[in-house]
Amino acid sequence: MNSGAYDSDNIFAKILRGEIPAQKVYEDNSTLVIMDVMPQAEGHVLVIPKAASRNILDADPATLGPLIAVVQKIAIAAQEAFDADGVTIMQFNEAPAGQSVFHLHFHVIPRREGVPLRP
Ligand code: DGP
Repeated sequence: MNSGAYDSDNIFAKILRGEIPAQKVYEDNSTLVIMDVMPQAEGHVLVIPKAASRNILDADPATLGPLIAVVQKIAIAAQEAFDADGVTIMQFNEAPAGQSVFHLHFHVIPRREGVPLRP
């Protein structure tokens, strides 16, 4: 199945445009990091490129280098801030794979020993 076109009405595009609020934890020229409104564990954040792409399948490769560098930076900071035992990084592409917001993003989730993710 081919992925659909980018739809600029998605919720992260609205957050990036400042049309709806979000709890921002980091921002630079190319990337925004916000708290997830449905956290699967304490400290669950979303790393979102400002450049428009539906998911990683249609992303400009030039977007991905700076983006993954921020993912790493946030994962290290989250591990320290939440005294975590590890960090889960997740990224979904298209609805059958679990994507529900169609603007590229990475989940960064601090993990504690013996604590499963909330569904
Ligand atoms: P997914 O597309 O399945 O990778 O997950 C999208 C995530 O976005 C999900 O964990 C919930 C979160 N989310 C959905 N709507 C909003 C919103 O309006 N604000 C924030 N901060 N997060 C949202």
